[in-house]
Amino acid sequence: MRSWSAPEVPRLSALGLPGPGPELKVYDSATRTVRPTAPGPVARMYVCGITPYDATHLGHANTYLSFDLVGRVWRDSGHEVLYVQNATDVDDPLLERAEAIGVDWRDLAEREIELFRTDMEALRILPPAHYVGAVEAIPTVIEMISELKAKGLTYEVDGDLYFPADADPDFGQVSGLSRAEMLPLFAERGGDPDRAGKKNPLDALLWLAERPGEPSWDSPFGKGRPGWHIECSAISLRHLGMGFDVEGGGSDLTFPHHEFSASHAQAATGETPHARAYVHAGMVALDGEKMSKSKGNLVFVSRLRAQGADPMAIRLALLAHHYRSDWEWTLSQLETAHERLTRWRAAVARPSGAPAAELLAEVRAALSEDLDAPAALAAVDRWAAEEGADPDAPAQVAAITDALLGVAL
Ligand code: 5CA
Ligand code: ZN
Repeated sequence: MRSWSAPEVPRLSALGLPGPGPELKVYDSATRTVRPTAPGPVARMYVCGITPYDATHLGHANTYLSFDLVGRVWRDSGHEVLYVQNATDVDDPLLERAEAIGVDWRDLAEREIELFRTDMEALRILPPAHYVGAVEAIPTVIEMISELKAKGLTYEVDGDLYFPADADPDFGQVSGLSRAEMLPLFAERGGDPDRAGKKNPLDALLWLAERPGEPSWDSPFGKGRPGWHIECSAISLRHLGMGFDVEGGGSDLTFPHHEFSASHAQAATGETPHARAYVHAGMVALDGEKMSKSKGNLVFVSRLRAQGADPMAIRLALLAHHYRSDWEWTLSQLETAHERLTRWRAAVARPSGAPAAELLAEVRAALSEDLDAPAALAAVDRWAAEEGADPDAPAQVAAITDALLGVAL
């Protein structure tokens, strides 16, 4: 699929600023520690994309912004970034919504993906090099299921194919959850623990045989469509291989989605790990509950923009929270962000300012240590409140906020 257009990322060295920045450390859900990402020359990242209906709400935006920071810090520390994202353009919730509103599911997906692209561009989120739809990835998914089947790691329930969780000795390591903790989450997040005929309630669906009135594709296991976890497993393997640096998404994807994506890949290849770090952004809530399409308590980026919100203020409002914390959206946060943006814009429009090198070091230190964006914002606030005689500083600071925080002033 077409990705979206890339914003310019200023080269700080071209403005006489020192570099490269420090290596990124992030909190890895699997080890429960903040660890160096330590990528090679090319840093590889997979982030789970939207299921294209009710896009783009502020929860989505917050998640993609978090991983945008990962890419920016990696670039600043001298890496090339290979970034892959999917779009779940065929799945139960999308089909259900299309049916409910009387729209063809393909048209709904296309429309919502286009809106998502527009929002990502407005928010200056760096695009993936490969933006891959589930539908276009079906041949890749079929290939991977065939490998699992050839290894005897699938079984059938009424024509549907399942993956036994215990096929991967490392199953459970991504989330670190006990079986008792897994079961309710599995049921809540698209799983079918109670289905008769399953060997283990936790086993995950790989291929769903054709259902009347639903789209389906030919495969060696009969007409049908892919399960959810194998989609991200196959796309990430195809474009990044095993052992890529970061797999990302919101914290609601830790289990079962990232757990099974990893187990499918580990079982199919016999290699471990799927990703070297599993990184999860916190959940954004509205009116006391997680923003979610099923509850409908959503604030859309496009609506805020249409109401006159500067996309850079939306970006600043999200960056004011640490990416791992769960928080609740209120309109006053957008007002505060607009005020901050106005202050920063006035500060970089001055003929001179305090030297930028110290600020750069502070922003780099904050972001490289588990993406502490609030600390980075506070550093820019301090610089903006200070007077100074360096005529190069305002342009340098504008480049710093743009390159590292994605905030164009
Ligand atoms: N298509 C799948 C991933 S393969 C999916 O989860 N799609 S989604 O549209 O439901 O969510 C897209 C991304 O936004 C996921 O990473 C999800 O964790 C994140 N997300 C969803 N709701 C919120 C929220 N309220 N706050 C923060 N992130 C959220
Ligand atoms: Zn995914």
